[in-house]
Amino acid sequence: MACRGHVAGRLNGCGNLRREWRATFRGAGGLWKDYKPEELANAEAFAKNPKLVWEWYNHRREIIAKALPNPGHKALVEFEKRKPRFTLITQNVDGLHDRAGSGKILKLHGDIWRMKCTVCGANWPDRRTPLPRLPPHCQCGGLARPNVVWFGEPLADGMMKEAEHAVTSAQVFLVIGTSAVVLPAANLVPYARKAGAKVIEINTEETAATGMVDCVLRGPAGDLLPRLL
Ligand code: BJW
Ligand code: ZN
Repeated sequence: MACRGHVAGRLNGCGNLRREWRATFRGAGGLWKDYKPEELANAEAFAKNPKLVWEWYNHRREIIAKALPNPGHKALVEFEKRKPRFTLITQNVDGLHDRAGSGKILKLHGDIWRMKCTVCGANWPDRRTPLPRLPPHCQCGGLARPNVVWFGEPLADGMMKEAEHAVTSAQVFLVIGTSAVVLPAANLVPYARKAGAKVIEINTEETAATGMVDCVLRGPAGDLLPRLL
């Protein structure tokens, strides 16, 4: 907790604040019906078998719906209240930051609770679990997909610009619970350092970012973040 003194002024949180009870995207135990997440979270898999990919998302939505925000999510809500220029930049798609009460969130990789039509581009919320029919369709009759960003796809227009803008003006940049290997999100770490922010990693393990941060706090985010308040 040696970095406590740095948590002042503008503060940005980035990364996947993982629920402590479930498998992470790349961690052990992440298999569903023998598929690795990266085998299903891509446009080719969806084009080949949309029902299969939707069954996986439906399964994940059911698990997430039962999860509760942890003390780490809640601490970030408190940061937001105390620091008017706080920005939460997340790679999470699970919506737990919304449920915790965070108001200003840049969701780099989209939102598992929203649908997007592959034909007309319409985009709408749907929180039903389980979904009544798989694969879901749009009002126009087109096939719907989860409104998330898959590998090889660009982030939503302006999303990285906004994130970079927040990082540029940050005094402190917390990198929380991310392997820091997925681009362009991972680039925010060197970007923040270059812009002069103090960069603090909070993670249970060493990551690709560890070597370039100012300070490392090892442990579960749900334990450590409340202690930074
Ligand atoms: C804790 C903890 C606790 C656990 N407390 N810590 C070569 C080939 C093809 C592509 C590329 C390539 N090289 C680079 C690319 C680009 C690619 C990429 O980065 N690939 C790398 C993996 C190699 N990136 C992209 O494709 C991106 N788009 C892009 O680049 O577009 C360019 C473009 C421009 C113009 C036109 C077209 C294209 C898009 C990336 C999208 C990522 N999407 C996913 C899926 C979202 C939907 C879904 O969930 O279904 O997003 S992948 C997955 O990774 C998910 C996450 O948001 C993201 C990051 O997850 P992260 O942080 O890595 O998670 P984990 O699980 O690996 O790690 C968890 C961490 O938490 C660990 O460190 C634990 O230790 C820690 N932890 N419990 C604290 N309690
Ligand atoms: Zn449509």
